[in-house]
Amino acid sequence: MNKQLVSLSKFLSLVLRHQPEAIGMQLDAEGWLPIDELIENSKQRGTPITLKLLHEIVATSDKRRFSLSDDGLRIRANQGHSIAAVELNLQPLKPPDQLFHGTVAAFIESIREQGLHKRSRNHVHLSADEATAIKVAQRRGKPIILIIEAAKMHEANHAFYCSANGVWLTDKVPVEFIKFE
Ligand code: HQG
Repeated sequence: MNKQLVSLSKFLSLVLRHQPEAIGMQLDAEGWLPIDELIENSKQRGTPITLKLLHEIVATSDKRRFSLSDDGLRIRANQGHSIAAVELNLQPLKPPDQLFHGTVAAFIESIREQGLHKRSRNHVHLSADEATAIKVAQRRGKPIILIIEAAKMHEANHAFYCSANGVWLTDKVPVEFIKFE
């Protein structure tokens, strides 16, 4: 992705996950925005984006962060929201035996005490593969990878969801399901 697309992708993440009010809009209950209004409002607030660029971002985003509605008229972020009212309406799914969470040393003591919390987002984010968890952690520093006993959690009635871009989501991970290695 070139610089312009990365910058517009970050703008879309801000609007579609955290602050639609930055362009004077509100997400609907499932996190969607009408694309024509998004384009118009973004232009008025100083971030011009064309339909072509928006489609290019949806198609080429390394993590497939965004989805279009079936009719192509709306867009939403696949995960990562901090707006509590957004309900993605994902189906609960049986997770793989283990999932991964990438974090950094500064958080470990607190995670050992409290387990994993969703903090500012709507879910705890878990990865199906270790390589992805390493990338998530590298945003903050030297990666520490935690192994999550997802099947055991599921047996203990913790619900899991998988976003359209393959991120596993759950409400919290109690410490007894975390392997610190
Ligand atoms: C940590 C990006 C102390 C947790 C990524 C993490 C992902 C605790 C941070 C997605 C804790 C939260 C999400 C506790 C959790 N005490 N620290 N009890 N429980 N933490 O950004 O998983 O590029 O909200 O380890 O790639 O890092 O934006 O979550 O370090 O998919 O599309 O608190 O965001 O995707 O940080 O990342 P975040 P995350 P995008």
